[in-house]
Amino acid sequence: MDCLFCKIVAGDIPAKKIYEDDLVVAFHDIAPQAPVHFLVIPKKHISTMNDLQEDDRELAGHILYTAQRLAGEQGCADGFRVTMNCNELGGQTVYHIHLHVLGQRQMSWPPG
Ligand code: DGP
Repeated sequence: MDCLFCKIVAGDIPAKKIYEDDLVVAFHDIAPQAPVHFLVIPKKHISTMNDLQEDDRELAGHILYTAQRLAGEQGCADGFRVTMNCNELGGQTVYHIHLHVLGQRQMSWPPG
């Protein structure tokens, strides 16, 4: 499958990984939008949030919990933002779901 993030999971494309287990990988975003900006992705290929199935509920929770735990380890326990963009209208550019975790700057609302 011609998927950039599947290639990162496989180790075929380098990434600054900060965590990996049997279900997920976390790595620094190549174009950080905050002093801390990393992505948590499932190893399993899921194109968009619309493609999540009932069987993926535990995986989705694991992605969220991993994001919280790593945010703390990355010095963001006081506050951070998580974002998952869905489809072009939602601003998604890489079609393998990923949770953005951004921290160590003041966030504003609404996002662009
Ligand atoms: P989104 O627009 O939500 O689909 O976010 C995709 C993110 O992926 C974007 O913030 C940049 C990041 N990204 C794209 N290509 C690479 C890459 O090759 N390596 C890493 N580490 N991040 C990438």
